[in-house]
Amino acid sequence: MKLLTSLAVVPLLASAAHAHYIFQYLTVGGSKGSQYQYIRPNSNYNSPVTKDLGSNDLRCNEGGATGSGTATTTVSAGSSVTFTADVAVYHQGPVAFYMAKAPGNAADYDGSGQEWFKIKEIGPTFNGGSASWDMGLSYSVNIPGSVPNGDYLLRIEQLAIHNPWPAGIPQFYISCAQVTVTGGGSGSPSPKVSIPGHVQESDSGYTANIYNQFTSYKVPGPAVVMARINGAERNYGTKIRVFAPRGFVE
Ligand SMILES: [Cu+2]
Repeated sequence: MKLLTSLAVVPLLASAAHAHYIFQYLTVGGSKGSQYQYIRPNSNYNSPVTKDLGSNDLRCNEGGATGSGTATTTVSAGSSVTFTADVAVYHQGPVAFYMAKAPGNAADYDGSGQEWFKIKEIGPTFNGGSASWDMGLSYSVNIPGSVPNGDYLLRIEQLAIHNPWPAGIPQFYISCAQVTVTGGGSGSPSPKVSIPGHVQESDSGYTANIYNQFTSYKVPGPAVVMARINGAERNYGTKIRVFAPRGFVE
């Protein structure tokens, strides 16, 4: 009995020694979902993904390829949603949000295909030779106003670059939520990328050394989406209001 107790305690202590952060909660319309209600659970405890950049686990974390046990929540295009972690982010690095439209139900989608587009990125702020990062418990993003209705995977990626490549290895902290967008538009987001494949080992945002001559930074991955609306490239996240003879067209 004593032996069993000791064995059971070991993994608990091991994880407590380096308690990482995992995004586990999604807030929609001001209502915070329960733990993993709308976010696919991962199977690697609180470890980041540090595999090669060709790993499918970069989509929705280890164990996140299916969403059969995850609920899909409805979000209004243009509204704000928030990811919240169990522990506040404490490794320096950028945050990015991506969406990918599911061919059917979000729960059935594994995130394959060249379907991912970036809707927001958060880099460092440089001030007087030092950089500061937005490190917190929660991160919010607006669902683009012109995104078409339907089911999507909504993905957050915090890339910890405190152990600079190639001596160290950057760490991906990833979670995917399942959402049904309503009240959307008819935009066609671009560019779209595949995950894996969205980040290369040669990307400056992947190789950056935050401890040496760190004066600028480009968040890895594609550009934040733009949409062609009324003949002009606009930020896809912006709801465009154009005065037309019969009223406003968005
Ligand atoms: Cu760590």
